[in-house]
Amino acid sequence: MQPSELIWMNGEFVKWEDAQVHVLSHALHYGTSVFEGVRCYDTELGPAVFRHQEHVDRLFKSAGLYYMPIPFEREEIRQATLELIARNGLRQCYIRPIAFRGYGQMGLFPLDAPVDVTIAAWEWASYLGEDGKRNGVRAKTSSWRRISPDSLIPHAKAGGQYLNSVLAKIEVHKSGYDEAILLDSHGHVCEGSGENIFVVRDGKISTPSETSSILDGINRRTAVKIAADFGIEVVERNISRAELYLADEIFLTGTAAEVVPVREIDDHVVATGEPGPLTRQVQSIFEDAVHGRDERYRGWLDPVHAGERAAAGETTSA
Ligand code: PPE
Repeated sequence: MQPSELIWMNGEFVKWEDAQVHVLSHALHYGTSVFEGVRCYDTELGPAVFRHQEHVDRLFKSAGLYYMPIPFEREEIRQATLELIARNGLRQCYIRPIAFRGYGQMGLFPLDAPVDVTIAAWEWASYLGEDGKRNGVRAKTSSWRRISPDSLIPHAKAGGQYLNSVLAKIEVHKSGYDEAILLDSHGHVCEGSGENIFVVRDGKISTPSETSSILDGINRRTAVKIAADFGIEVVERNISRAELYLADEIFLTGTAAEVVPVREIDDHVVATGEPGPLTRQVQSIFEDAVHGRDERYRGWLDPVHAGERAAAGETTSA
């Protein structure tokens, strides 16, 4: 990874290499952490964080679901993130806020352990590669099922839950594929190891609904809105594994991955093997939106230098 200079840790900026935790931190043993993946893009408004408030809100939602009080206000986390990007001199980066049960208490009862919060930001290229974004990735259905709401809370973005994604990712990687698709406990298509999934057939776009065990992805919502704006209502429904093999197009969405076409699934080529027109359309509008080139979506950008620009007499809204 590409280190930057500073990390925000419990209210202070510390050097990247000094952002350390104790080996007896609760989260290290029991996965008691909640986190976010957020991206900042180089836009016409300067560096700007994409759908920042939604990510902050989801962080607090995840924390609440695991009875973890975050000892900061949402606005403090948002401002700390903007300042972190500015102080690191980053124009575009991936941002990882995490709240975790820290050092001081062992055993499964976590409520007496302190809650630490850190935010890191560094340059991170598209998760599944530039080539993946352009030409599509090869995906495989994992034999591991996505965690079910019988045991955990799929809608929370919690550290321990990611062992599920890690198993799926390792399994398909060892078989030579780029990404894993997980089915839910009922056998319906659920999502990728770190992305939501969309399936196109006969001009219709479908995606698993929130009642399946998906993480309610912010980029999933973005793709749904973009498609609606060009006249296609995304249908939320159960999708069977076999439908993946009949699809005209499949694509994935996620903060780290962005919008990525799937060109092969379980050794079946998706249509011609070329990313399809609806995938391309969502992808290109998404790229315009995150880079501030589409006026309609300017409201999704939280400019890092808004305060400074306002002071200089510039306006930030379109
Ligand atoms: N499902 C899962 C399981 C998931 O981890 C992510 C994000 C999504 C769906 C898409 O959510 P959203 O980013 O809000 O559109 N995965 C994050 C972590 C990836 C990682 O490898 O770390 C991310 O993309 O930041």
